[in-house]
Amino acid sequence: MTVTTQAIPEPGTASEPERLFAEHFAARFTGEALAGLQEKFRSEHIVPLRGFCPPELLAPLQDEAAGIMDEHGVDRKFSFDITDGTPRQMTTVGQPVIKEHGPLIHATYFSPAVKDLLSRVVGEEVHTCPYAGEHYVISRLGKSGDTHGWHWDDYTYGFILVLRAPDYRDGGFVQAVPHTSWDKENPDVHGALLKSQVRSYAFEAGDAYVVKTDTTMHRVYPIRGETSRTIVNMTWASGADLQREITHETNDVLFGGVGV
Ligand SMILES: O=C(O)CCC(=O)C(=O)O
Ligand SMILES: [Fe+2]
Repeated sequence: MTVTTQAIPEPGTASEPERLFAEHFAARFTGEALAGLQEKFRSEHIVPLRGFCPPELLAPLQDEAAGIMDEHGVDRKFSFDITDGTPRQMTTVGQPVIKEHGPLIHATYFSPAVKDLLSRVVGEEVHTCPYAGEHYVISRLGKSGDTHGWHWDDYTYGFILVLRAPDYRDGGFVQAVPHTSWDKENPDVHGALLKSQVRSYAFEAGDAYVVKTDTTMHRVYPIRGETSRTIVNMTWASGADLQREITHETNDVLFGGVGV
């Protein structure tokens, strides 16, 4: 009998997700498909990555996020003056808790294959966020009327992995208004709506999207009825972001920042 000492990554080990991402992306997001995503992102500043999640990782990621949410989720309900009074009504978990309890989410954010794909899609190298509180956060819309209202974000790129999504008839789809900007001193959501074009995107579990969050106002349409929607939002910085002083007021209030 031959005993092999060759290490084959076991499911659940650190290298397994990376292999799955790399193989999945090589099969799905190259050539013409990738060129189409790049073109769409260039013109619309938001692009769906349908079927982003390797099928083998979807249930484990859903379970991980749901477990963390059930144990640590905090119900939030308020409106933010800094985004012109738009509502936030959802349950959230911030980065420190995910870092401790979410190895798969952590592995996704720090995956070289994911970083490489996102860099290709947006057309420049993306960087992990210098502010750890925005590496990854989970939010869940779980009650009728829950919504993540119109806003912009602090860093240039957002990557959102959709783990549960309602049928569009129950709301919970994403809307985006590219080529708009956030003046934190004088936010103007209605002005942005009038200035540019709103596009709406319905997603399924396992999909993801990339959005240029600093200049694309976006929201999640309120859900209604008995349904729920869970996502992980991961922030990526542009090269220029690394040279700027960036504040994170809304992350700190909604997700607790880097904790105390
Ligand atoms: O739930 C979404 O799809 C968007 C989340 C988002 O925009 C955010 O967390 O900043
Ligand atoms: Fe956002």
